[in-house]
Amino acid sequence: MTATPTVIPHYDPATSTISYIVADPATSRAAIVDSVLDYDPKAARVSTASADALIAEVRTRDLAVDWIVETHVHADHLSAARYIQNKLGVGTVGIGDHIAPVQRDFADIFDMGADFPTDGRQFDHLFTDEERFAIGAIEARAIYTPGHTPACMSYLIGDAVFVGDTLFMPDYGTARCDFPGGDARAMYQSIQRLFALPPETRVFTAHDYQPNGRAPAWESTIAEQKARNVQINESVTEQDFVAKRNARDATLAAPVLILPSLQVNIRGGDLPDPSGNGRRYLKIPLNVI
Ligand SMILES: N[C@@H](CCC(=O)N[C@@H](CS)C(=O)NCC(=O)O)C(=O)O
Ligand SMILES: [Fe+2]
Repeated sequence: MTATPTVIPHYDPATSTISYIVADPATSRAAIVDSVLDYDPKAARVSTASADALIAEVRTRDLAVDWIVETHVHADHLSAARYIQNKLGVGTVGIGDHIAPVQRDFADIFDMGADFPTDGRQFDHLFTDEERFAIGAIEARAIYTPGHTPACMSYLIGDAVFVGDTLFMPDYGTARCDFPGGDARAMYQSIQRLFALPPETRVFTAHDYQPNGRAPAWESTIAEQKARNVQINESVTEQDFVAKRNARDATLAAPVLILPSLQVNIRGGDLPDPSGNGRRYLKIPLNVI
């Protein structure tokens, strides 16, 4: 029988992100998926209310965090993975092993110099496709799901799959595929892999954009996605999906936090080093995004 982890969602209304604590009820071992470091773009100020809420929840439930994972290099919010690791003093920060091309693309855009390694070493662990790991006694597996970005990973933990942006709620669809290295055809194929999971598998998405103003929601099942995802249910062909995805992507504006997010997230959630005057700076490349 497949194990059922406890899934504790935290919804961030500022970026429509859902972070998760995923725990094995038998051993109290846990993972944190897609944490958020708050960022106010008007003041260029980072703050930690969202991350501190996750940490408080971990402490209240007396969980031992083994993993702090990212489904991808997010382009719409800063990751709190490193902050949470520093606060808890534990947890391996992990992301998919196709991170190198993403780091190369953005290290170039942000002119991060020859001393910024683009081999993923800023993270503690790089997951390979089909890699097995565990949350306590619950078996887990990484599933490479490129499309939204070339380095997206989904994490199947017991009967729950954390798909990042590969699938949103069925009434919204999927993520955009127009970021560097994004590919609607790859997205279609990645989703076919997710559709091959048992139909009762619980699907947890990383964002909810609340279509038609409905309340925020983040949990569905593979069966529900296959039956009624508005962009990619099981009767949608690859050709049709790719055409509609690309047409929609052509209409989308850049995420509000794309510039601060990328330059922090390719560093594994570390802020840039302080400058000579002790202050930290983010860069704003002109006419690139
Ligand atoms: N308005 C949001 C949009 C963020 C965005 O582009 N989200 C990506 C995921 S990182 C996406 O796939 N959006 C799909 C869509 O808006 O249709 C923001 O500025 O943060
Ligand atoms: Fe994303």
